[in-house]
Amino acid sequence: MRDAAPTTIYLKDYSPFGFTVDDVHLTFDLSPSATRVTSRITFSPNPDAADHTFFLHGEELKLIRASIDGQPVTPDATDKGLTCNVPSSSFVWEAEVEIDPAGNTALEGLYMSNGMYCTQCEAEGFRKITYYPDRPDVMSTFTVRINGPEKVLLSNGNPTDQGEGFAEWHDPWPKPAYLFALVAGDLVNHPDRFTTKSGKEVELNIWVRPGDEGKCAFGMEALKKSMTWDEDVYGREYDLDVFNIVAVDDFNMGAMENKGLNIFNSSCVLASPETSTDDNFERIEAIIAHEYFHNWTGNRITCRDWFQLCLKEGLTVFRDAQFTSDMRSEPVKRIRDVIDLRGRQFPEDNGPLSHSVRPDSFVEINNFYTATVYEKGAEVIGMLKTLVGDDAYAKALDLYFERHDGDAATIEDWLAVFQDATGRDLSQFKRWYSQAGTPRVKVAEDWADGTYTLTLSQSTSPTPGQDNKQPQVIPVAVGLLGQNGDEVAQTRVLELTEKEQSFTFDGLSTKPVPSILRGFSAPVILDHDTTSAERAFLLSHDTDPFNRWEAGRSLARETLLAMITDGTAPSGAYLDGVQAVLRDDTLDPAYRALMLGLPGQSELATALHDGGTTPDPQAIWTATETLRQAQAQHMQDLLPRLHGEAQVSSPYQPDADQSGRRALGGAALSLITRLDGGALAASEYAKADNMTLQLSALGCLIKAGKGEAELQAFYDQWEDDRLVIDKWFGLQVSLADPEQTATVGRSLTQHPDFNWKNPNRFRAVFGALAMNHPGFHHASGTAYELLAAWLIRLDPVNPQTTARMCSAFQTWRRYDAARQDLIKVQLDRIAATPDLSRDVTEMITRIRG
Ligand code: 0A1
Ligand code: ZN
Repeated sequence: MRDAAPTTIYLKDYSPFGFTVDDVHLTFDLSPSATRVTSRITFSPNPDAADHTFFLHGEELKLIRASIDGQPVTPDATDKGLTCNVPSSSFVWEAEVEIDPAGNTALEGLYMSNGMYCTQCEAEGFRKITYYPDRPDVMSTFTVRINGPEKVLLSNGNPTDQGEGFAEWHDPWPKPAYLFALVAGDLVNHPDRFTTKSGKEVELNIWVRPGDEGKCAFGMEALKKSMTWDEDVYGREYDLDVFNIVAVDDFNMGAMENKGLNIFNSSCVLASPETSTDDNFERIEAIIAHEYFHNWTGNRITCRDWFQLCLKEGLTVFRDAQFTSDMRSEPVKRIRDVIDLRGRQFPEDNGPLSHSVRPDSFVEINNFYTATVYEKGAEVIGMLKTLVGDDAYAKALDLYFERHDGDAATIEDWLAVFQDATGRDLSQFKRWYSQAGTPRVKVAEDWADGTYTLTLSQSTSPTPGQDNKQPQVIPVAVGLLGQNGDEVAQTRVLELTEKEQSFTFDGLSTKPVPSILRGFSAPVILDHDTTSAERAFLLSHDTDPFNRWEAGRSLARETLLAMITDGTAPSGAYLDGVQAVLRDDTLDPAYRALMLGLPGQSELATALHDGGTTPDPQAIWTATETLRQAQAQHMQDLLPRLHGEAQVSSPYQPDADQSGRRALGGAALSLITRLDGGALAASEYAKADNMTLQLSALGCLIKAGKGEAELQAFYDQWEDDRLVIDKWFGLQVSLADPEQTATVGRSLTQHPDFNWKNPNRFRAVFGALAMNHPGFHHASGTAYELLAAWLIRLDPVNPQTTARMCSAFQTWRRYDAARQDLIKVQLDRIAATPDLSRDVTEMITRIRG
């Protein structure tokens, strides 16, 4: 292990820093391998702190000189930071350090990507730039001077001066160091302007590498829509003269909300119809919104410590989901989010990496940027809104901004705002933040004398470090349907607070059919032992679009599980029910496309495991393929019509309407390919004039074992476009047959374009490998071995991305003994690697359990 004794940090040990920072002045003299950073920082003793030890974080820094109030000092420095004797009243600390951006492959701190300088400071990257109290509760204004020959020199805040070889920036809003950013390079911009509601003029720019300027227009529109939406819906205006976005090719995550200078993974901002799919466009719109919304939820109000990460992330994900619902379709967005939650967060919450939305300890904070903190964190906010109602939510948010603007806040502060705004006691609700694991809600029904009774009971399995779970407050939205499909009781939110509770509905003439957990009102697993006839009834009649989709999903899950365990044939109730929905042209095509989807194979593995059967990935794959084939045959008359939906006469627009139609057309094409062997897909590929159609046709061909020529043609066409070539890599691995997956993956790693130090390229291959359930879990274990070998190789270069990819192994204990043994060998092999990073050590230790 590189870090001999990684220490565990605990929430309970929080104490404020011994000093406040009044202002920060930084000067950067840029040079690829020897950048000089000079800092001048005014510190004052913090009256709220008990401990006044002067400790500044600092890693991978070469200290050139340091002084206090102009007098040279020699601090005690280690590889983690320095201490120094300091005066008892305010003083000015100055230091000059040297850093090596070109050698920084971890992509944390100041690093270089394609010849440009850029930074990533969240969570603890600033300490790789200079000595500083690198913790979110230390906030200060920053003034930055950048000296360098690059044409574009950017930092946070507003520009104050610039000339040949230098630029100066001042950020008037106090911020923690993790929001610091600097960019320098020969970039070009896509400029625009925005006038805020109160009449403030804001200059907007998207900065990109020359050649990418044609891919900025969509992102710019998304930014302006986000700015307007935040004013209209949350009353939040932008607060600087300029808002800059920069696209960077080498980036560990999606994007970063640095104050006034958002830095984006280029895959999350650059878009054009020829090179981006509809899904790419939707994702870009959401990420631009997300980062922009952080300006208030994250930047103006930040987190006291990293345990409070969900305070900014859960709320900002919730806000970006609201935005997407408003821009596009609410039910479609909700269904997609739930698919994602079940695919990523549920496995995390129910496996060895399970942790609460607000964890109470960590070794490496970068390992806690998880689906639980982000997506479950957003679900918790959604529940809060459901429980208090829309008006009270709006009131509470106004109070939050008013009371905490400029603060580094906590979940206690957040809940206190809701308590004060609504008078509601949220002490039990708070368990959502501290208790890990997905609650299971079991449903029992009773019908007597015109009264229908629903009895709900909740339980949550033990998770690491939490053996006993207390009941949580679970809002369960329920509506009742009469036998003819009419709604006999409109949606009512039942508040399940006890272990078991009954709720009655009176005055009904016949036994109703319940529609439970409408809109997925809580992130729980619903255990409702009902008949497939009742599910089929809801599939055709439910007025709640989410639950209507859910009914189809449950039917699909049931039929697949029965096919796997009992070898039964695909259920007619499912095939007929879905076909009827697909025939209904009044329904949104995007919604109908979702209806055609099947539960993921990993989700089926979990369902089998939970039901006491050891999942066999090959059998799951076979059943899924069989059901798909049956669906194709069952719907063969309808498919051409559905496919025709994708043909739009107006020019390409990545909007909800057109992209929904292409999604339906693409889903139909994949079924048609099962019947015609790829003839239609080949002709669609030949005439495709946008990436959505091109990629979907190519995918169909690969899946059909064809498309070799098209794959080569695709590569030749897009060789120079790195983001499209990422797709080319990913598609081949994700669609490979189980027998071939590891071989395809391995041969792609030998391709000259497999630039493995680029996180996007690494993820394109290995993210796809891990997501190809039958291929990754092939009984030979070759895919496990391949992934482990590459994780070991990447770790010394980029621990953060390596650690994130370790989660591919998190579900290992649900498989058979032979597979468990194969995975265990790989986990042990990784753990035994000399000098393993703290990031990966923590992940592997937790996964091994
Ligand atoms: N805060 C950013 C994402 C982000 C998180 C962590 C990072 O490094 C550990 C980098 C970026 C967001 O939520 O968009
Ligand atoms: Zn975020």
